[in-house]
Amino acid sequence: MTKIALITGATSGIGKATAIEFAKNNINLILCGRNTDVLKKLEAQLSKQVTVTTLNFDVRDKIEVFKKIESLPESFKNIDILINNAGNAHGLDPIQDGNLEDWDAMLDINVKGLLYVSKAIIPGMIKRKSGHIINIGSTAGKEVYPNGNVYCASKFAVDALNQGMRIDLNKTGIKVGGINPGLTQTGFSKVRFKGDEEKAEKVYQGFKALQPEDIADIISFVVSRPYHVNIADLTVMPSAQASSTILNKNI
Ligand code: 8X3
Repeated sequence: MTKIALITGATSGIGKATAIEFAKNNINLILCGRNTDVLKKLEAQLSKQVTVTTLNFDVRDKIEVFKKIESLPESFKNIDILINNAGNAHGLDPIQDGNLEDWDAMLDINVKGLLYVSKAIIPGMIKRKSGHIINIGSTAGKEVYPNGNVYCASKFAVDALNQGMRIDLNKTGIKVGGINPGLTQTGFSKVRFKGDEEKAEKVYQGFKALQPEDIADIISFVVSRPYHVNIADLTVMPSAQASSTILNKNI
């Protein structure tokens, strides 16, 4: 039977690439994001391949999260796959110079937003005794790097929640796995550096960074494993990268 996937942060980067890849693989889509225009454009594009609907909400707004997910038409209610992708970095400052709004944004979106969306979807999965949750973490959730402090903490939290969800949901038939990308060329650094394109581009210069499609391809592989196979925790880096702090720009 055709599966249904809900993707948060579907309007750009890894989320958008995953939506495109899922559509190719005949997975129906619930695309979630904050930008209605982009959501609608993507819906129009992917509706040629699969059935698509969109939900416009900010994962920080818990009331909206529950209201919008609750409002899904019957035909979209049985969500098979949840891709907890929405997340970003805000700032790259030493802890003593950190900006409180940046800290709030990262913890509210990357951690609490992931929790709200999961909480809204898990009960239905439990009822159906099936489901697959994929949490998009980061290499920053495996190893802290200078000035990464709160962003890294938010991604360590995603890693902890990925493990915690897997343990608690193990008896329910729901599979839970995390994918932790390293340097991936998306709008990530532009957001981190608050629109400073030059600074953002420099992050990916001198080596071949991961592309959002590389991660989407891996997500597609992960969700297509048979039920008894759960890819629990996967870290992916560009070949030029060896750790959060070691990058060989000559590759
Ligand atoms: C993205 C990877 O190294 O830019 O989460 O923080 S990194």
